[in-house]
Amino acid sequence: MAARRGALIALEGVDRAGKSTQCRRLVDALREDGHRAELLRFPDRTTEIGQLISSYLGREKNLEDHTIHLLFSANRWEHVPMMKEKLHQGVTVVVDRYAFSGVAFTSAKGNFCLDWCKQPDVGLPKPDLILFLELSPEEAAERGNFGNERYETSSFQEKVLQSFYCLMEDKTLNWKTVNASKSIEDLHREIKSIAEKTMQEVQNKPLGGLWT
Ligand code: T5A
Ligand code: NA
Repeated sequence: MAARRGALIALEGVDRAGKSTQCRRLVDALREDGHRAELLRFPDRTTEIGQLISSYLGREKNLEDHTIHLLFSANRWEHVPMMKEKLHQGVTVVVDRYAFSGVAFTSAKGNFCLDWCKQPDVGLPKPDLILFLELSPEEAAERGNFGNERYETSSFQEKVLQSFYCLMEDKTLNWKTVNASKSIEDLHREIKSIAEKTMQEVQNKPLGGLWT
Protein backbone atom coordinates (compact mmCIF):
# COMPACT_ATOMS: atom_id res chain seq x y z
CA MET A 1 0.00 0.00 0.00
CA ALA A 2 1.28 3.45 -0.89
CA ALA A 3 2.25 5.64 2.06
CA ARG A 4 -0.37 8.16 3.08
CA ARG A 5 0.57 11.57 1.87
CA GLY A 6 1.26 14.61 3.97
CA ALA A 7 -0.77 17.81 3.81
CA LEU A 8 0.37 21.02 2.19
CA ILE A 9 -0.57 23.88 4.51
CA ALA A 10 0.05 27.52 3.60
CA LEU A 11 -0.03 30.47 5.98
CA GLU A 12 -0.81 33.82 4.43
CA GLY A 13 -1.58 37.33 5.59
CA VAL A 14 -0.32 40.89 5.47
CA ASP A 15 3.13 41.74 6.86
CA ARG A 16 3.42 41.32 10.68
CA ALA A 17 0.31 39.12 10.96
CA GLY A 18 2.42 36.51 12.76
CA LYS A 19 2.90 33.98 9.95
CA SER A 20 6.50 33.05 10.72
CA THR A 21 5.79 32.77 14.45
CA GLN A 22 2.81 30.49 13.85
CA CYS A 23 4.53 28.38 11.18
CA ARG A 24 7.36 27.57 13.57
CA ARG A 25 4.96 26.83 16.43
CA LEU A 26 2.85 24.57 14.22
CA VAL A 27 5.76 22.52 12.88
CA ASP A 28 7.25 22.13 16.37
CA ALA A 29 3.90 21.03 17.85
CA LEU A 30 3.20 18.54 15.06
CA ARG A 31 6.64 17.01 15.52
CA GLU A 32 6.13 16.77 19.27
CA ASP A 33 2.98 14.80 18.54
CA GLY A 34 4.98 12.38 16.40
CA HIS A 35 4.03 13.67 12.93
CA ARG A 36 6.57 14.26 10.21
CA ALA A 37 6.43 17.94 9.34
CA GLU A 38 8.69 20.43 7.59
CA LEU A 39 8.75 24.17 7.25
CA LEU A 40 9.46 26.12 4.09
CA ARG A 41 9.35 29.87 3.71
CA PHE A 42 8.83 31.97 0.62
CA PRO A 43 10.78 33.84 -0.44
CA ASP A 44 13.55 31.36 0.41
CA ARG A 45 16.38 33.87 0.46
CA THR A 46 19.09 31.17 0.56
CA THR A 47 19.01 30.15 -3.12
CA GLU A 48 20.59 32.21 -5.94
CA ILE A 49 17.16 33.43 -7.01
CA GLY A 50 16.30 34.07 -3.36
CA GLN A 51 19.39 36.24 -2.95
CA LEU A 52 18.29 38.38 -5.88
CA ILE A 53 14.86 38.74 -4.29
CA SER A 54 16.40 39.61 -0.94
CA SER A 55 18.53 42.37 -2.43
CA TYR A 56 15.44 43.71 -4.21
CA LEU A 57 13.43 43.74 -0.96
CA GLY A 58 16.32 45.40 0.86
CA ARG A 59 16.42 48.11 -1.82
CA GLU A 60 20.00 47.24 -2.79
CA LYS A 61 18.79 46.28 -6.23
CA ASN A 62 16.07 47.59 -8.51
CA LEU A 63 14.22 45.11 -10.67
CA GLU A 64 11.41 45.75 -13.11
CA ASP A 65 8.00 44.80 -11.66
CA HIS A 66 7.24 41.86 -14.01
CA THR A 67 10.77 40.56 -13.53
CA ILE A 68 10.58 40.44 -9.74
CA HIS A 69 7.15 38.82 -9.92
CA LEU A 70 8.55 36.01 -12.07
CA LEU A 71 11.54 35.60 -9.75
CA PHE A 72 9.25 35.14 -6.72
CA SER A 73 7.41 32.46 -8.70
CA ALA A 74 10.65 30.80 -9.86
CA ASN A 75 11.74 30.70 -6.21
CA ARG A 76 8.66 28.55 -5.49
CA TRP A 77 9.11 26.33 -8.55
CA GLU A 78 12.70 25.51 -7.64
CA HIS A 79 11.35 23.80 -4.50
CA VAL A 80 8.54 21.85 -6.16
CA PRO A 81 10.36 18.53 -6.78
CA MET A 82 11.41 18.41 -3.11
CA MET A 83 7.94 19.44 -1.90
CA LYS A 84 6.24 16.71 -3.94
CA GLU A 85 8.70 14.12 -2.74
CA LYS A 86 8.11 15.06 0.90
CA LEU A 87 4.33 15.15 0.56
CA HIS A 88 4.28 11.74 -1.09
CA GLN A 89 6.51 10.36 1.65
CA GLY A 90 3.86 11.39 4.16
CA VAL A 91 5.54 14.55 5.41
CA THR A 92 3.26 17.51 6.12
CA VAL A 93 4.75 20.63 4.54
CA VAL A 94 3.96 24.00 6.13
CA VAL A 95 4.73 26.99 3.91
CA ASP A 96 5.25 30.50 5.28
CA ARG A 97 3.67 32.49 2.37
CA TYR A 98 2.98 30.99 -1.06
CA ALA A 99 1.67 32.02 -4.48
CA PHE A 100 -1.12 34.09 -2.89
CA SER A 101 1.44 36.54 -1.50
CA GLY A 102 3.00 36.62 -4.94
CA VAL A 103 -0.29 37.63 -6.58
CA ALA A 104 -1.47 39.95 -3.80
CA PHE A 105 1.73 41.99 -3.63
CA THR A 106 2.24 42.41 -7.37
CA SER A 107 -1.39 43.19 -8.08
CA ALA A 108 -1.35 45.80 -5.28
CA LYS A 109 1.08 47.77 -7.44
CA GLY A 110 -1.80 48.57 -9.79
CA ASN A 111 -1.66 48.13 -13.60
CA PHE A 112 -1.41 44.35 -13.17
CA CYS A 113 -4.42 42.13 -13.76
CA LEU A 114 -5.00 39.31 -11.30
CA ASP A 115 -4.96 36.76 -14.10
CA TRP A 116 -1.51 37.73 -15.35
CA CYS A 117 -0.21 37.59 -11.79
CA LYS A 118 -1.57 34.07 -11.28
CA GLN A 119 -0.23 32.50 -14.49
CA PRO A 120 3.39 31.77 -13.47
CA ASP A 121 2.18 29.85 -10.38
CA VAL A 122 -0.47 27.79 -12.20
CA GLY A 123 0.26 24.10 -11.54
CA LEU A 124 2.22 24.47 -8.31
CA PRO A 125 1.23 21.90 -5.68
CA LYS A 126 -2.21 23.01 -4.48
CA PRO A 127 -2.42 23.68 -0.75
CA ASP A 128 -4.89 21.48 1.08
CA LEU A 129 -5.43 24.37 3.46
CA ILE A 130 -4.67 28.08 3.32
CA LEU A 131 -4.80 29.75 6.71
CA PHE A 132 -5.29 33.46 6.34
CA LEU A 133 -4.09 35.38 9.39
CA GLU A 134 -6.36 38.39 9.42
CA LEU A 135 -5.06 41.58 11.00
CA SER A 136 -5.87 45.18 10.09
CA PRO A 137 -2.93 47.18 8.72
CA GLU A 138 -3.28 49.46 11.79
CA GLU A 139 -2.88 46.54 14.22
CA ALA A 140 -0.01 45.20 12.13
CA ALA A 141 1.78 48.54 12.33
CA GLU A 142 1.45 48.47 16.13
CA ARG A 143 3.61 45.32 16.22
CA GLY A 144 6.73 47.37 15.78
CA ASN A 145 7.56 49.91 13.15
CA PHE A 146 7.63 48.77 9.61
CA GLY A 147 11.20 48.26 8.59
CA ASN A 148 12.91 49.63 5.58
CA GLU A 149 12.04 46.84 3.18
CA ARG A 150 10.01 47.48 0.11
CA TYR A 151 6.22 47.12 0.53
CA GLU A 152 6.38 47.98 4.24
CA THR A 153 3.96 50.91 4.25
CA SER A 154 0.39 50.98 5.57
CA SER A 155 -1.15 52.26 2.33
CA PHE A 156 0.45 49.47 0.28
CA GLN A 157 -0.51 46.85 2.87
CA GLU A 158 -4.15 47.99 2.64
CA LYS A 159 -4.07 47.29 -1.12
CA VAL A 160 -2.43 43.92 -0.49
CA LEU A 161 -5.27 43.03 1.88
CA GLN A 162 -7.87 43.88 -0.78
CA SER A 163 -6.05 41.65 -3.29
CA PHE A 164 -6.08 38.79 -0.78
CA TYR A 165 -9.86 39.23 -0.38
CA CYS A 166 -10.27 38.88 -4.18
CA LEU A 167 -8.23 35.65 -4.14
CA MET A 168 -10.34 34.26 -1.29
CA GLU A 169 -13.44 34.39 -3.47
CA ASP A 170 -12.10 31.28 -5.25
CA LYS A 171 -14.15 28.55 -3.61
CA THR A 172 -12.11 25.73 -5.21
CA LEU A 173 -9.47 26.49 -2.58
CA ASN A 174 -9.76 25.69 1.12
CA TRP A 175 -9.30 29.13 2.73
CA LYS A 176 -9.77 29.43 6.49
CA THR A 177 -9.56 32.88 8.02
CA VAL A 178 -8.31 33.18 11.58
CA ASN A 179 -8.30 36.30 13.74
CA ALA A 180 -4.60 37.08 14.17
CA SER A 181 -5.11 39.73 16.87
CA LYS A 182 -5.36 36.96 19.51
CA SER A 183 -2.43 35.97 21.70
CA ILE A 184 0.29 33.86 20.09
CA GLU A 185 -0.76 30.89 22.24
CA ASP A 186 -4.51 31.08 21.50
CA LEU A 187 -3.87 31.50 17.79
CA HIS A 188 -1.48 28.55 17.85
CA ARG A 189 -4.09 26.27 19.42
CA GLU A 190 -6.70 27.28 16.84
CA ILE A 191 -4.30 26.81 13.91
CA LYS A 192 -3.09 23.46 15.18
CA SER A 193 -6.59 22.08 15.47
CA ILE A 194 -7.55 23.20 11.93
CA ALA A 195 -4.28 21.77 10.57
CA GLU A 196 -4.81 18.39 12.26
CA LYS A 197 -8.29 18.11 10.77
CA THR A 198 -6.90 18.80 7.29
CA MET A 199 -4.10 16.25 7.77
CA GLN A 200 -6.72 13.59 8.54
CA GLU A 201 -8.84 14.51 5.52
CA VAL A 202 -6.12 14.56 2.85
CA GLN A 203 -4.59 11.17 3.53
CA ASN A 204 -6.35 9.43 0.68
CA LYS A 205 -6.81 12.38 -1.67
CA PRO A 206 -4.43 13.04 -4.57
CA LEU A 207 -2.34 16.19 -4.51
CA GLY A 208 -3.90 18.83 -6.77
CA GLY A 209 -2.46 21.55 -9.01
CA LEU A 210 -2.98 25.19 -8.08
CA TRP A 211 -5.38 27.19 -10.31
CA THR A 212 -5.66 24.35 -12.84
N1 T5A B 1 6.44 38.85 -1.26
C1 T5A B 1 6.52 37.56 -0.84
C2 T5A B 1 6.11 39.16 -2.58
O1 T5A B 1 6.04 40.33 -2.97
N2 T5A B 1 5.87 38.14 -3.47
C3 T5A B 1 5.94 36.82 -3.09
O2 T5A B 1 5.71 35.91 -3.93
C4 T5A B 1 6.28 36.52 -1.71
C5 T5A B 1 6.38 35.09 -1.27
C6 T5A B 1 9.06 39.51 2.36
C7 T5A B 1 8.23 40.35 1.45
O3 T5A B 1 8.08 39.71 0.19
C8 T5A B 1 6.78 39.94 -0.31
C9 T5A B 1 5.95 40.03 0.91
C10 T5A B 1 6.84 40.66 1.94
O4 T5A B 1 6.67 42.08 1.89
P1 T5A B 1 8.80 37.80 4.30
O5 T5A B 1 10.26 37.54 4.26
O6 T5A B 1 7.91 36.66 4.53
O7 T5A B 1 8.34 38.47 2.93
O8 T5A B 1 8.43 38.96 5.35
P2 T5A B 1 8.83 39.10 6.84
O9 T5A B 1 9.14 40.56 6.99
O10 T5A B 1 9.81 38.10 7.30
O11 T5A B 1 7.54 38.67 7.65
P3 T5A B 1 6.27 39.49 7.97
O12 T5A B 1 6.53 40.95 8.15
O13 T5A B 1 5.24 39.14 6.98
O14 T5A B 1 5.85 39.00 9.41
P4 T5A B 1 5.05 37.70 9.88
O15 T5A B 1 5.82 36.49 9.55
O16 T5A B 1 3.62 37.74 9.49
O17 T5A B 1 5.07 37.97 11.46
P5 T5A B 1 6.09 37.43 12.57
O18 T5A B 1 5.68 36.10 13.03
O19 T5A B 1 7.47 37.64 12.11
O20 T5A B 1 5.72 38.45 13.72
C11 T5A B 1 5.93 39.86 13.57
C12 T5A B 1 6.06 40.52 14.97
O21 T5A B 1 4.83 40.43 15.68
C13 T5A B 1 4.97 39.68 16.88
C14 T5A B 1 6.25 38.88 16.72
O22 T5A B 1 6.84 38.56 17.94
C15 T5A B 1 7.10 39.82 15.87
O23 T5A B 1 7.71 40.79 16.68
N3 T5A B 1 3.78 38.82 16.99
C16 T5A B 1 2.73 39.08 17.79
N4 T5A B 1 2.48 40.09 18.65
C17 T5A B 1 1.27 40.05 19.31
N5 T5A B 1 0.35 39.06 19.15
C18 T5A B 1 0.55 38.04 18.31
N6 T5A B 1 -0.38 37.07 18.14
C19 T5A B 1 1.79 38.03 17.57
N7 T5A B 1 2.32 37.18 16.64
C20 T5A B 1 3.50 37.68 16.30
NA1 NA C 1 7.59 36.34 8.12
